[in-house]
Amino acid sequence: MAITTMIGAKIHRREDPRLVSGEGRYVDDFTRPGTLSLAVVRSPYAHARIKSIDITQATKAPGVVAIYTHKDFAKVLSGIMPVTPSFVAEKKHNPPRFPIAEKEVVYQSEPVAVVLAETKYQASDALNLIDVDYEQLPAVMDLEKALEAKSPHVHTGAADNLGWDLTYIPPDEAVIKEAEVVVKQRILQQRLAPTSMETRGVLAEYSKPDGTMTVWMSSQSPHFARLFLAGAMGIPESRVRVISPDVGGGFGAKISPYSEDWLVPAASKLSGRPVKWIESRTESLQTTTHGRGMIFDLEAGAKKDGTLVFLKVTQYMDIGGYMGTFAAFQANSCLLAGGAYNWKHITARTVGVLTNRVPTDPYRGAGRPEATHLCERIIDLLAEKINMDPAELRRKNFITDFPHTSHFGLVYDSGAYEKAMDKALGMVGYEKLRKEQEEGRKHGKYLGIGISSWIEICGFGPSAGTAPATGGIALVESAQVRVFPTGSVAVYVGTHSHGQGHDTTFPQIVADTLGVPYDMIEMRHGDTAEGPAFGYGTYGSRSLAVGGMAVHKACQKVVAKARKLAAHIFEAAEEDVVFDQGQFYVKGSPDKRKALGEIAFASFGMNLPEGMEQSLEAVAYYDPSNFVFPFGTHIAVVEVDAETGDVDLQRYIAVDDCGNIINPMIVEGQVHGGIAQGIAQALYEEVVYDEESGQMKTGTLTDYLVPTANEFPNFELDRTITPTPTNELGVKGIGEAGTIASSAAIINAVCDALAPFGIKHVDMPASPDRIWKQIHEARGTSHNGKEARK
Ligand code: MCN
Repeated sequence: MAITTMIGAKIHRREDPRLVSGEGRYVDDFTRPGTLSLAVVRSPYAHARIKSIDITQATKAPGVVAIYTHKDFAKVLSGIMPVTPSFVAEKKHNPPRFPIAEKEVVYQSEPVAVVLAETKYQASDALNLIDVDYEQLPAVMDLEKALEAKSPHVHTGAADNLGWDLTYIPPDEAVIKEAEVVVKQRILQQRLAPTSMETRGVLAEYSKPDGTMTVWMSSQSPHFARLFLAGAMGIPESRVRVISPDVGGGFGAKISPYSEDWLVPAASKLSGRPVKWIESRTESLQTTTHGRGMIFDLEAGAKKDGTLVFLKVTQYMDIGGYMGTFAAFQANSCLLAGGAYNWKHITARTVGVLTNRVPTDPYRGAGRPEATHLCERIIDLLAEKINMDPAELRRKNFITDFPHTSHFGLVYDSGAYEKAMDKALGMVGYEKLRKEQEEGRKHGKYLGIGISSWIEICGFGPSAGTAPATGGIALVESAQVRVFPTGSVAVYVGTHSHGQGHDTTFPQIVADTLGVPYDMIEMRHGDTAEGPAFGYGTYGSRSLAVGGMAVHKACQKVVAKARKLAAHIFEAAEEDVVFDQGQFYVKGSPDKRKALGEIAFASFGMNLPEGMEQSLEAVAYYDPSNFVFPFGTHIAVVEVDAETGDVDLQRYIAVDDCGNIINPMIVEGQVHGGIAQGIAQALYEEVVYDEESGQMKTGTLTDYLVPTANEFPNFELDRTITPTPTNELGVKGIGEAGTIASSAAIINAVCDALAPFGIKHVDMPASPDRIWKQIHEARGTSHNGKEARK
């Protein structure tokens, strides 16, 4: 089949004119007659017992219609919030979680009560009149202390604070001894707050006469929201409709169900009126799940000639007060820790630790940025140890034969790691830059060059790999294609675009597969009442490699049926009918053609082959045979001011490989956004808690430092193209690549700049004060210029 014209075209996103001119429709743009506003009373403490809740005053406040606490919700909600059972099978302690606290709160901002009022201001005012009597309990804030036997417990009555402890591969001491040089490093992955432009929000309307629940929700996975909600409320899935309209970013934090996703619909059922809750920015920073929050203890060994021997990884993950639905998924940092390299041996252990903080869950990359960061840092540390150029050490150890089975049994589909690195080195002018660096150092100019040769796993996922981990639901993907009598086409997909440009790229696939003009194709997603029975959502850079393939497959089914009908109309054998760019003809008679639109019109008539039903429409579910493994090399060039510790990011080069490309402009946009988020982690952002009180210190955007475009240089992008054999389109994901690659490139560059001071490692965020202190410590002067304490 000809697949030529639209796939690969650099066309503008068709959704942008609407989105950038204020015509987008987000949850808060929707309302229903008689809608009440819901506001949430949240725990001010990280850990406390709820002794009593007095709502007397609040009930009398203007506009207040109802106040609900645990006992009210227990009447309409059952079960506990879901946790995927077996990304890490060896769960030790998975505390059950009801969407609202009953007797104990285990993180600051955990819901305790809700107010329903006529307006949102009335609801907010009434919050302050609710008198909750708390008995403060010791908060467990430190990951390591939480593991000590004498540590207080995050949950009263629990045996300990251990969420899981799993050794994937035990150490092989004989191989470890083969190493001639060894480096050790502890690397911190600070907590991050996913800060999408649109905060979370839910509008719910329960219809008592029909027994139906309609929910508008800012979600990356509306079908999962429907599934969980139906279960929790005891309503048949067919009577629950979840609509995720335009969603202003998710970055992984809108995959899992949240308390409010259940409390708002439940409040609608209890009150008999539609109910809306829109998260404030402070609520977003305080209650939306955080990302990262890990400590890695690493040890790696090599031969003096640079041959990598072993990598030992221990991951400590701060789970927070409850296990997030996909928290354990982030243990994949261990599975990808070896990066793009041949190691003789990798040993890895993951430990999940409960603390009295907001739960952690996926945030763009979800485990893979951490894996890249640890691996690429260790490679640089080894290069420094054996005095080898970091690019050469990478080159010497790159995996070159594909498919490649990793130590953990993952099968890397295709790759050309050296090619991507060489292209990036060429773009940055590596040799020349190294000379400039050497020269600059003589004059107190500290230039740093940081390489990050990243790989990742995405395209989740093959049912064989995912169904056991999700408790039985195979992460396949669905699409429905309908061709109308006049030849225009509607495509319904189970993925959800919230910034990734699916409205543009998926019709590009349809245009080529059906041979229909691009402008005649409509894309619909995000409404569970439309399209296939189930959709699996957007995360893990899966939409194209799995969802795009479902679209492709549904189109192929349509073409197959149209070909049968064309053969019938041509009175020819089906195998003699040629389909070429949207037109059918019989071999040898290319002048006598019928367009797919004409066949579509005929498909609604009476002249059909025996047994054929009317219409050209098809549903497809696509189950990939493997994951996909994109890769690339990013290079950052920084200059560090040794007097102030300030990092000046001067250049950023990215050569990425996501196989064949549907739309290069969208791919570049995805890489841009991703790099920005990685730089944000490397240099700026961090969720900070007071270790004693458990109070979050970064609850506003004044304290939580989100960088803007001003902080970034122009990103210099290029690509290599190595198609995957996993799917017919040859495509891999790109949605997270920039984030996965970039923090390592930045920190490697910062460490490279600081090498003359003997500084080996800098943790994130590499803020001026952190670097300044390290320089002073390295110089042997204290921070105020006197001799440093040793
Ligand atoms: N694409 C392409 N050719 C390729 C690969 C991708 O043209 N070889 C296009 C796709 O068709 C799609 C886009 O690039 O339009 C991203 O595709 P894909 O890599 O499949 O990723 P997803 O669409 O599944 O997006 C998920 C990914 C994730 S996991 C996070 S987190 C993330 C991200 O996308 N969150 C985002 N990008 C985001 N971008 C915005 N603006 N907002 C978010 O919340």
